[in-house]
Amino acid sequence: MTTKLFGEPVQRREDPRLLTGQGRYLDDLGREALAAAFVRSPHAHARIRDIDVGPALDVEGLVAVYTWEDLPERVGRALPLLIPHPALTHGRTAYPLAREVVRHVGEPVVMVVATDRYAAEDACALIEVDYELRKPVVGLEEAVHGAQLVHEDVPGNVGAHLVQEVPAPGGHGAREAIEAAPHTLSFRLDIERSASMPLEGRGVYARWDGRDLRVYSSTQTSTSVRMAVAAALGLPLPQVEVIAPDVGGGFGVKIVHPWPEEVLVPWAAMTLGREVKWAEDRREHFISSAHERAQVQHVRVGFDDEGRVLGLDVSILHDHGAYTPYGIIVPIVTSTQLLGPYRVGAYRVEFTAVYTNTVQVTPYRGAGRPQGVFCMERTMDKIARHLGKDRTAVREANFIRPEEFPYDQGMIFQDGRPLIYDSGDYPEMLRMIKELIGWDSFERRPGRGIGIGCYVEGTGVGPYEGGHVQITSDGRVHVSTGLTSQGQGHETAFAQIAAAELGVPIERVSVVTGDTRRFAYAVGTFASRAAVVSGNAIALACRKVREKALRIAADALEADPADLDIADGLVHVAGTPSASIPLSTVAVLANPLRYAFDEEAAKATQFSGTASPDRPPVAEGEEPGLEGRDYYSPIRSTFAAGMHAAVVETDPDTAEIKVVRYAVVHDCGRLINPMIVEGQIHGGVAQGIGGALYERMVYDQHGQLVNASFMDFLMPYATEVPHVETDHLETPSPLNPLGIKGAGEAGVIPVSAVIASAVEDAEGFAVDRMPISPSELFEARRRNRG
Ligand code: MCN
Repeated sequence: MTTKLFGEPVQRREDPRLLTGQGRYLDDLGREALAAAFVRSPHAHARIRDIDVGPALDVEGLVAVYTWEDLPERVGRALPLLIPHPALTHGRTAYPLAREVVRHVGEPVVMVVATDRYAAEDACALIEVDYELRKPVVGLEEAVHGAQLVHEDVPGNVGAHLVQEVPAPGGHGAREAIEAAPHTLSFRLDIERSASMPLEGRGVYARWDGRDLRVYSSTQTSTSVRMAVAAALGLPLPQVEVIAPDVGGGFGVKIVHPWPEEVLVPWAAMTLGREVKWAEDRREHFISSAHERAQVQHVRVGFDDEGRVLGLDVSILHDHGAYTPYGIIVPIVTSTQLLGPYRVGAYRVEFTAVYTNTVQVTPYRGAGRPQGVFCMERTMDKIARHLGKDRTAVREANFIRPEEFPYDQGMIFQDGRPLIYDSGDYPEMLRMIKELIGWDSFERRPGRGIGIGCYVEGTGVGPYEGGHVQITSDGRVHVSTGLTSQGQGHETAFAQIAAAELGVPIERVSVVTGDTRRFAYAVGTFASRAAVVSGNAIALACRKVREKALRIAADALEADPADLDIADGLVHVAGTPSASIPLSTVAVLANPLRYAFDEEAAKATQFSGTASPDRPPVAEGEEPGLEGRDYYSPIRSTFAAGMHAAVVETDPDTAEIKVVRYAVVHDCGRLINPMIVEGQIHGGVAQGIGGALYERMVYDQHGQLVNASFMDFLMPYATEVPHVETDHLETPSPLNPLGIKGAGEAGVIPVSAVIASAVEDAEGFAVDRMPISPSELFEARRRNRG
């Protein structure tokens, strides 16, 4: 790379447009479209005896009403189970509209289409559904008791059960190792249910012109939505386009494909021959999308006098809600990545994923890792407390050392492949975080504590992503990739990669994401994969284009391509800047169909190289134009890591918990843009503070989500989030050409563990349940201090 743009804190170029209200989100489109609205179940568990749509039919503006029975067979099928797994013996997904039974409050039962949303909602309110109530299963204890079933054909409510065991080198299992250990501890940890709350909810808008279907969706996975919609509607793929416009946050919830509405709205558009749109409201987001986190973990650990873990046995109970559209990826991530940066003697982990009559669980930023890190970091703190050692010393004693990479934790991931850490330097990160937060000089006093948490995260999963790069005759570079953006700053970071690879000023580079007209094959933005997978694909596509540009320029300059370099958009002979040709001219020369549309084309006529009468205008095997496409398929994940530390103060009277300092040392390999990465980390930490102190889904015994609005579901304001002090370590990944690891979930993953560690330090008693509110801390004080 010739231009120093990779690694620079370039300002996010998407922000002026988005911050001045020029973004085009789903609900900004299709202003004239018909509006869809849904009757959703008010009950957590019931059989539908009858649906009477009659009273709604007189509503002015009503266009159509559909129940499950009105749907053609393909459309009415149960939604796909996206990621099957052999351990998921009883995977279950919902129907787009409820068929006979509803299994959580909010499940869609009837779709109404009207001239506007008011009329659609009015009609919904008049539709009468006769429900035969069933006792709902709410909470993990009730689910495992198994007296009531969420799905009649799923005994004990158990969807999946999986055990993985990595014995010690001598062959001892974890349980044996624990029994033989000098010290043992057993404890239970709880993390409550939460959810991603993007500012913009889900939404879909569809247009059918009698031949082609165009769907706009607020999605993280436009190509997968396209495949799902085409399959459900029986359309050939080329007749369906799916476009993700500006997307106001996703945080995981928009990876599910298709959501019921993503099938129903396009189907209604085709059936009615009219444009139809649905935009989720906040209450629908609470009760009809997806949640995550809810887990109970039973831990038993054996360790030596230094705090080294000799055996670890973790049993996880995972609340999967009513359905498993995304398989069991969340508990799989928890159990396989739980060990983080530590080597343990022997490890046994088992999880049981159970159904409850609550909103289904799919990945939410961090996707099972916050729970695993909470488990491992609580374990480290408890060992330290038991031995009277410094908490960082116990971590240090257990770290995998830099010279041990690649390091195989012995765990098998969702795809059946081993998880192998590629690179890292955990001792150095610990040194850095201790220095940043001032660990050794911290003045502890009652009501003021310091906490720490470490994690490792597999990022950049495959199977692939593509990049397309075109240089036009005005010297501009047009980059596109199939994955979508929800605010991660891809327009800037990908432009940096292209500008650096091609030696052009970044102002000349534009980036388009999430449009299936440009990319038929793409995967999506989730699992901190965009930078690694699309970033490398774009770099590879640029390298193809660069090579072609050098070849054409060499011809024109009568030089050897090996002697050429590109800087500031000029291809020049190394060491002789005067012998140069602009990339814009090279782009003109690359297309033998030349008209003097502009000055650049006219200028190109002075170079005769490619126009020689002895050669064909386009060389054999070569395409006209200066463009290229390439794909990058990672062989396996690359492992980012981070260490966070925080100082909290707890009020002696009100038990309010205030995070007064928060520090992060992060390693995502080579940084494309440190400012973007810091922004990602800051946002993640804010989200993590929400999870640690405020955010929880509260269900009553009837399965009603009682805090389904922003009046009652607490989120942190800027006033609750301190400035996040950030430092970076760069251990490049040896697995991909750019040496990148992912960063998008980094901020959120260890926050609950860090705050628990700090509150525990301030209060002197164990904090084993998250989130922790002032009233819970107050109660805990009463219990622990008598
Ligand atoms: N980056 C970088 N250098 C690196 C790694 C990443 O400069 N070594 C930059 C990337 O170029 C990108 C950003 O950091 O601009 C995040 O990159 P990456 O880690 O690849 O994550 P993704 O782009 O795949 O984003 C997904 C991730 C996830 S999984 C969730 S959930 C999440 C998150 O990103 N949802 C978000 N961050 C979000 N940020 C916003 N604003 N909105 C969401 O919905």
